[in-house]
Amino acid sequence: MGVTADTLSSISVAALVTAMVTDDSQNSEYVLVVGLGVTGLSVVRFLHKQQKNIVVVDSRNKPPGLQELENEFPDVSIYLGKFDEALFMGAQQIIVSPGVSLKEPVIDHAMNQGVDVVGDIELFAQMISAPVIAVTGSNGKSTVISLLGEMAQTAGINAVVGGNIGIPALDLINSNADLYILELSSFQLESLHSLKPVAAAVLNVSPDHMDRYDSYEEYIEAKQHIYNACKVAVINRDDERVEAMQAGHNFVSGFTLKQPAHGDYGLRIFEGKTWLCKGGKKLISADEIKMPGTHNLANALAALALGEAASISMHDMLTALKKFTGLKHRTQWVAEKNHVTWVNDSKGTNVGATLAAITGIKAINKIMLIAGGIAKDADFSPLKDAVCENVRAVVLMGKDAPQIEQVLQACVPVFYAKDMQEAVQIAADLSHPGDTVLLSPACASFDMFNSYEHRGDVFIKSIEDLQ
Ligand code: UMA
Ligand code: ADP
Repeated sequence: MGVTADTLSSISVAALVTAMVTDDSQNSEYVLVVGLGVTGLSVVRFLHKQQKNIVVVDSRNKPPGLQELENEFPDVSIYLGKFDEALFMGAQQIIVSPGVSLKEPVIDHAMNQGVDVVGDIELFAQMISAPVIAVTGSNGKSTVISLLGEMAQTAGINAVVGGNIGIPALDLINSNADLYILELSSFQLESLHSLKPVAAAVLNVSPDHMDRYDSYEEYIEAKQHIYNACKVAVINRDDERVEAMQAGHNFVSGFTLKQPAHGDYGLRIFEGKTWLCKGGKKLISADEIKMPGTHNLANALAALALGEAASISMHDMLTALKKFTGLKHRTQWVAEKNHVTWVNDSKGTNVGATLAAITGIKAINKIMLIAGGIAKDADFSPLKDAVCENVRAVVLMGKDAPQIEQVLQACVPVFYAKDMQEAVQIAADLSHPGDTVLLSPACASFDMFNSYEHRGDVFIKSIEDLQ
């Protein structure tokens, strides 16, 4: 078609659809790709190889990837701005990016009229033959799949890691992988039907993305899809909501931070020392694990259970686990200055993650918490008890800081900062020897930063710049 974003403003959608249908040189059928982020581009690449007619829509006027699309795929049509029903109703199939809700009226209507609506992970699942480990959960996904990737590599397995962590699943397909290790978000799971993972886990659930879901139950329901056709369901025994998901599964492997039942993974104490165990058998002592925080022991246990279900050797998994130091921006140790420790947990973008950081990192004295940003309709009250018990003072910044202040002001002093540099300065001024300053915002970053990585990097730079 060769219709570009520049010319489209002057072309009506109806004319575009008519043009496609009457153009004899091409098949009149087209696949509609909704969203031109990294997912949309990966879908276009995939469909282009299959010689499909492709139309892309994005509600943004300048979506990311536009230049790339025009350069690499000049024959692909793109329509920007408000979604138009004619394009959706005329499509043979609609591939929706995870950032776009299936409840968008035009998508909902097309589905009701029988148009096939799926996401990129469904296309992936229909194509691949190698086994898949699939991981979801409110927190810990990236840590667990990255660790599993290291475990598989140590065992000499050609495994590839991707999905919500940032590399779209369809971009992994050409790699002749022996094993796919996928991080899946609730958004990606909503439109998935064909995936049959060799092992799957919902690591934990706590409220997130409440601006996208009508209820917490709806969010949990989306996550639960991951277990639908899995061989082994890896279940968090400490999370009531996840434990309830095991019903109907023949092969279940559990993990817990308590003593494990026979066949499950968990913690046991032998002569005063904590060990990660399978049933009654010691595997590795907790003090050999370099990832900080109790929540990372849960992640390690989950990875062992998932890896075992995918036949990765225990010896190789433990070798990799001993070496793995965790990912940047997740309870990451940054510095020790004037007897104060600085920890970057910028990826703490929901209440569950911040709660895990406050309770899981061991400060010699108290924690100075830096938080705030975009709340995504979160309820901050679950933070209250942990903050009252462990935190000296809170420094807040960003759009929804007042919502956090409302919950926490009764038990700790609350300070406001206009930017990260000021937040770091206030925290440095207020902290006592033995304190840990923790950036764990419980919020998304986009009001003040490009991403959580940018926010964490500015935090680290501000610490370096302290006098
Ligand atoms: N958008 C529009 N109009 C459109 C299309 C998108 O406004 O027509 C907006 C969305 O509302 C969203 C943004 O654009 O705010 C990006 O959406 P997208 O679907 O284009 O996103 P991608 O760039 O394709 O990235 C997606 C995931 N993003 C989301 O789910 C929002 C990435 O996860 C993921 O790494 C990538 O696919 C590869 O699989 C990011 C994320 O924030 C890191 N995920 C959430 C999370 O982890 O909490 C679920
Ligand atoms: P995800 O990919 O699910 O966002 P990450 O591994 O990137 O998970 O970690 C995101 C945030 O969640 C970080 O703040 C991290 O410290 C925290 N976190 C990691 N694992 C857990 C867990 N098991 N329970 C609660 N919080 C966790």
